[in-house]
Amino acid sequence: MSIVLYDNEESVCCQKVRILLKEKGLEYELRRIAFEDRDQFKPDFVKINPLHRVPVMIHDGKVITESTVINQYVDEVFSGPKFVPQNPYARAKQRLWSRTIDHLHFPALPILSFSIAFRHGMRGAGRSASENAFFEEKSKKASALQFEDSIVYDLDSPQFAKSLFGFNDLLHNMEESLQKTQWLACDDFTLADIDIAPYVRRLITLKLEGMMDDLPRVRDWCSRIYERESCQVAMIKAHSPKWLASMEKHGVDAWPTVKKLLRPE
Ligand SMILES: N[C@@H](CCC(=O)N[C@@H](CS)C(=O)NCC(=O)O)C(=O)O
Repeated sequence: MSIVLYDNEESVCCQKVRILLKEKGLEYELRRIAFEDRDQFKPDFVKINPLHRVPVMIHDGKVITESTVINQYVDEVFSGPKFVPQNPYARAKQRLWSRTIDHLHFPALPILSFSIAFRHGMRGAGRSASENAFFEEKSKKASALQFEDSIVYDLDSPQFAKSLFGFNDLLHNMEESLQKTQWLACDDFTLADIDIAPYVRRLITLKLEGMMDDLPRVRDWCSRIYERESCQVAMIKAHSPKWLASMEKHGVDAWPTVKKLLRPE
């Protein structure tokens, strides 16, 4: 049995797959796709995933893409603890969380990350050759306007407030669910928690923890989930120090503006 994971350490989609693989106790070969070198556009990788995105898992020669699909596959195919609930209602709730994250919050996360942190160094003289190339490649894609908006207008970008409010709603929905059950979908730890963990973690690395000030159950969920060995090894200790420092520095600077947007006086 062989598992290969094409991965990038800061990708939230890859992080959720790595967390599950660790929870399942599975060994795998990690192949890093360096966005800074545009590895995702290189012909060998595009042959594997024409959408030039990570994660991609290869299990005994079979190619599986899309992080949520990969996680369902891993849970189904491999023995060990199960993270898709047996109970149909809990399973429906688990799928709804995973789906909501994919549909609503995945597109919003780069807007927050670029507007607050990643845009620095992507403008004018501060832009390196590889960042230039990355942005040009992005510009060819449908998401170009979204990124351009974040880079040019930063926190004043019309998309920024919309993305921020989406995450604020997510945290409040989590608080409500956690009043009823220990974990998001039910009293067991499931794929819902795993699939969401990297997104809430990104809010923390962007120094937006203040969004959770009046959400005690979400803060408790964070401390329970992030102390798990899977999250420590596959996510928290795997950050690129350069990106982490950038998110933290610019996040601190952004917080007063973010706070005003969330809680206007
Ligand atoms: N829906 C996909 C999204 C995959 C995706 O967009 N991955 C990003 C990193 S989080 C990526 O590879 N970006 C490279 C690019 O767009 O060129 C999933 O959940 O796997």
